[in-house]
Order: sequence, then structure tokens, then C-alpha cells
Amino acid sequence: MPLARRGMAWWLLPIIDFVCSSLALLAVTLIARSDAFPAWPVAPALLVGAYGLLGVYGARPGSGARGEGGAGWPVLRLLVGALFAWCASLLTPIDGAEQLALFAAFVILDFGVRAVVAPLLQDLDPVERWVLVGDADIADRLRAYAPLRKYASVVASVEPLEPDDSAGRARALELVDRHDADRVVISTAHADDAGLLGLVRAFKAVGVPVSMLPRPLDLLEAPTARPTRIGGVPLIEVESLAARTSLPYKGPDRRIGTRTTKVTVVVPAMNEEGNIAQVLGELPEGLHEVVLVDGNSKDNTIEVARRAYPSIRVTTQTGKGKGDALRTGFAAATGNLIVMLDADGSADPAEIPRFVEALEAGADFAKGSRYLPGGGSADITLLRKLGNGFLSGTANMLHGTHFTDLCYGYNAFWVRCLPFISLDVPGFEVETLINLRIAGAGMKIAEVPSYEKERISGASNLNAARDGIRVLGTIFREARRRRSVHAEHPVAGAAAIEKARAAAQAGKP
Ligand SMILES: Nc1nc2c(ncn2[C@@H]2O[C@H](COP(=O)(O)OP(=O)(O)OP(=O)(O)O)[C@@H](O)[C@H]2O)c(=O)[nH]1
Ligand SMILES: [Mg+2]
Repeated sequence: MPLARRGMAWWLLPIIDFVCSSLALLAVTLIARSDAFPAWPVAPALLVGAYGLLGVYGARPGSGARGEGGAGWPVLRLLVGALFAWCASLLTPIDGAEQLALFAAFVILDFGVRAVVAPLLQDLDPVERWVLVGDADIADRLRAYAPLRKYASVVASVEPLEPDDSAGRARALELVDRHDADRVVISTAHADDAGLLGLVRAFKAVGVPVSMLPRPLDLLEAPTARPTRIGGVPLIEVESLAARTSLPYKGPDRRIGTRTTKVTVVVPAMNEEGNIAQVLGELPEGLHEVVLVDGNSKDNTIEVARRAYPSIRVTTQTGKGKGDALRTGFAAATGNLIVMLDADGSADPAEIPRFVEALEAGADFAKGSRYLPGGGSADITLLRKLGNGFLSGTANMLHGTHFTDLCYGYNAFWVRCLPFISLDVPGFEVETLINLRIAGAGMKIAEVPSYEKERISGASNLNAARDGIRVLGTIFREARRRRSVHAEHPVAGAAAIEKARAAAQAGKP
């Protein structure tokens, strides 16, 4: 985001944090009769840097000031505050009690000042940039509406989009990005419920707040929800509408007589010649297709797989890692439901119907969990269990999710979820990325109990420390992405998958 776009208020928050931490530090070093330098300015600068990196300042001044974005952010600020006090203690001689006093002084001062200035920041920088999805006529009317000008300006508008117009949606998302939009406002006159839902999810997936113009402004019937107002313009906030509980979920492909579930099983495999035959042999009947994504195996994985399952479609990934393999497999799938199945024998193919049932019962995404009643693992070590618990907890705190088993690769989903996933990571963090993006898009997730068996033979490709850190990085990155209106969006990846699928389908008889 160009710096010029940041309002003055946005820059005040880091200054407030720097000043508050400096004051607390100077006071404590004065009382402790120790040298403030070099703890000052290094520790306050580190604090502000850490806040910035973690996205505490948000894309808008108000959000950072009010600590919005989930219960995780105040906690995170406290943790960074503690880190600040600890860093200061390394740079200047203060004892444990003084370190604690520094932490307390900073927290009280900083949280207090932020609370006092939050409304002021809103007033200082109140003009939101809106992208309107609707007629140019409505955009003109909004622009002409004087009371709104103090609060928002319509920076761009896109023609009403058709429910299935993924190209149009990609254009709209690009527009949001290009115009640094703070909010997408959808004129409800032009789409039915399914279309509106699709639009809302597409925009929310990139972290843009979405509002709908209630119908009176569209000159149609009255809205069912009670609108809030920005600059006198009534708007329906779709925050609650996108939440799982309040959304009357109709399920995918539920039109009577037209629904057919075509299950594609995507199997990433690298050097699994000792396991793949057994896994494929246990697959249930009635699958649409099985796609093996070979990771340039040095053994006979492909041959063994072809022998065990003659109709298997084999594709070889061009990049490296499980993330890249899944991306390749998803692009090649021609079914409307994808099951992700490991080739090492850990995931039980007999559980596939359980995943499919959960999806047919109305979920968008069925997530395997070893920690639900009926689930379990014969393959997980204590270290990995602790790590998974820590990572699941961190993700749930920062993303407001309820995953019981974040780092488990046995999942299934309707193909229409793909545009919201856009896999852009190569390795084992891919599962976390998928889970968080699906949750971020407001999709309905059903956790399914799953039992993880021992790998039949061969060695694991996973490195707990390296991959754990990558998962943690993904959790933080996705939290920042969700919070930032201007973060990268999944359009490019989605478009690539669509294109690859079209090419794959064109190549079929
Ligand atoms: N195509 C491809 N498949 C991979 C790659 N890395 C891992 N896989 C496959 O992904 C699945 C899961 O990998 P594993 O090494 O078993 O990792 P894990 O299941 O997370 O860890 P363990 O519990 O130790 O087995 C297996 O079927 C692997 O063969 C890769 O780079 N390319
Ligand atoms: Mg495994």
C-alpha cells in the first residue's frame, strides 16, 4: 500500500506506542538509577517493529486502536509488551521486579492512551474508500449524497456480477486491490441469495469488509435486517450474515434432480512404492477418479500404483513439496468433490464415505480430526501432539476458529471451495493454509473423526521443527492477510487452478 494513502491517524498509533514504551522505560531506569541507553531507543523501536510485523496496526486507524480482529490481538500485544520489557532488561541493568514494573507501566500507559485516542483517530481519518458492486447509476447517487462525503467516497464501481461469473469476480477483487478499497458495498438489487453469498464470500476471503445496500436505496422492497448508517446511508453489515450460525445454509448443488457427487481422490505420493498398492486397494467403490500426484519418486511408485489401480490418473508435479503436489492434483481433478488422501497408509480410505456424507449433509469442507471421539492416532509422537496442540490453539486464538486438529492432512471439500484456497505454499504448511482460508471465507466446516494409522513402510517426509515453524509462520501470515484490506488476494491462484482444470478437461476424451 502506498504510504501516501495512510491517513495521519494511522501513523499516530506507532508513535503512541513508541512514546508510551519510552516513557515507561525512562521512568523505570530513573528509579533503578541505571543507564537508559541503549535500551532506549532500541527496545521501544523493537516493540513498534514487532507490532507492525504482526499486523497490530491494521489497515485502518480505528481497527488497530480498538484492538479489533479477535481476542488474540490484545493478548498478542501483551506478549510483545513482555518481550519489550525482557529486551530492555538485556540492554540495561534492571532486575526482575523492575522488569515487571516496566511491563506493567507500559501496558497501563499504552492501553490507556490508546483507549482515549481511539475515537479521535476515527475522526481524524474517517473517509472510507468504497468499491461499489452495482449499477453506475447507484454509484452516482451515492457520490451525490452530501452527508456521505465526510465518511466515504465511492472510488470505483463494477457492474452487477452474475452469481457464477468468476472472471467478473476476479476483476472486482483486482479493483479492490488497485483502489486500496476499505469496503465493498454490494447493491442487493441485482443478485439472488446464492449470488450475493458468493460475492460476499469472495470479498471476505480477501479480508475486505463487505456491506450491502438495503433495498430501499435500490428502490426495491424493504430489507429484513436492520441497517446501520455511515454518513446517513443505511448499510447492512454482512459480518453476522457470513457467520455460520446465522446463515441459512442450502448446501452445494442442492437443486433437486441435478445433484451428483463425483468424488476425486487426490493422492500425493513421493517414494511410496511400499505403501501405495495397499492404500489404493482399500479405496471404496463408486469413485469418479483417483489422481496420483507423483513427487518425482525415485522408486517404482507410479508403476505399482498403475498396477494396483489401472484407471488411476497419474500426474507428476513440476515443483517440490506436498503443497505443490496438492495444487497440481486439485488442478487436475474433474470431479466436484475432492478428498485429500496420503499414500503412506496413515489415512484410512475406508473413511472416505464419512467425509463425503459430511459434505453432502451440508458442509463446504470436511476436516479430519484425530481428537474427536471416534478418532485417534497410532502415528503421532508426543512432541508432534504438543506442537499440533500449540499450533491449533494459536490458530484458533488469532482466527477465531475452533479446529481441534489443525495439522492433519485428511480432508475433503466441494470443488467450489477452490477459489478461496489458492495454494501458494510449497510444503506441509499447506493443510493449515487450506483450513484457515476456508474458515476465513466463512465456509461451513464439519470436523470428522478420523483414525490415523501408522505409516506402512518408508520414511516420513515431515520435519517437526522445520515444518512446525512454517505452519506458525502461515498462521501469522494468514492472520495479517485477513486483517489487511490490501493484502494479496487469491485471485491469481484461483484463476491458475481454473485454467489448469479447463486444460485438463479439454485434454480428456
Ligand atoms: N507428490 C509429493 N508427495 C509428497 C511430498 N511430500 C510428501 N508427500 C506425500 O504426502 C503424504 C504425507 O507425507 P508424509 O511424509 O507421510 O508426512 P506426514 O503424513 O505429515 O507425516 P508422518 O506422520 O510422519 O507420516 C505422503 O503420501 C507423501 O508421500 C512431495 O514433495 N511431493
Ligand atoms: Mg504420513
